[in-house]
Amino acid sequence: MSHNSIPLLPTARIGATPIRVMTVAGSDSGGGAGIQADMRTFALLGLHACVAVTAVTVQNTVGVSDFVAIDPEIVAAQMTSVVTDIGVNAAKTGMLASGAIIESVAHTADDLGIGRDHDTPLVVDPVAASMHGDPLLAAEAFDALRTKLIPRATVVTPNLDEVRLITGIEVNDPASQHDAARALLDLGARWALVKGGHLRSSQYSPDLLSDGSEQHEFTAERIATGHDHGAGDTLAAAITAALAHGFSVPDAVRFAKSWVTEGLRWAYPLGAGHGPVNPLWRVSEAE
Ligand code: PXL
Repeated sequence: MSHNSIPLLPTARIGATPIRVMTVAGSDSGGGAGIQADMRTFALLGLHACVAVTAVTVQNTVGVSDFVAIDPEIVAAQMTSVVTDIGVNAAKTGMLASGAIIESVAHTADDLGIGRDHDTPLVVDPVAASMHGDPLLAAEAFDALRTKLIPRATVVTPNLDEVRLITGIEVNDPASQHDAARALLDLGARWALVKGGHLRSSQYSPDLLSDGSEQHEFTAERIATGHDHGAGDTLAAAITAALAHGFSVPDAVRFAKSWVTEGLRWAYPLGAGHGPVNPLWRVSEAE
């Protein structure tokens, strides 16, 4: 297999303390998305990953049948415990389940020096639902997302459904995609990545990254696969990893797009439903 087009991140030195990251996210019992997707990507990119668990979902490849949210104070305590001892070079949020958890995570990140106005970047992946449409964020939580967490984001990475739920904007062409990015920046994010998803029915799925003055379009090859569970999580995790390595936000997104595209190319079938995006291509042999 040749993946020469992918700029690899520097690997960790054996025996030395690696670069560290933290994911604040939910567990996917099926191992495809959430914390499990983040951990795979972080590990394969040579990072030590710390975890603040926000929720435990009951799910397989067919759907999410239940979840329990963790006490917001325990979420905050996990963050504080790891950051004050281990220290992190970047952090990411995924499934946050409730408004109370979002508020707790936002304040704690700020206290710990994580977020757009601090040295440690924060990637906010505003997870709202599973790919099957099962809600992973309470309807009451969007206000806290808009007013507490997105304003602290170094980069926010919504898909088109999340954009609609957060901004009310229905993205269906490049102009509305720009409007959506503007609306996210107006909420206070330093950078907005509005993922194109199925915006254009061509083989390309352009994502728009903007900080209000710079605009970058990313047109990765569209991979036709039914197995893309965890693609959004993996993209945000790879952005976080690259930021932890000191990449600029545009370079981090460029790297992450190539990482997730390769993961989609090598996605594998699993169970009766949707298999996961596969970052394990890095350590696998092609047939
Ligand atoms: O892919 C979004 C996501 C994030 N986190 C958890 C999930 C999912 C999707 O199912 O289960 C825990």
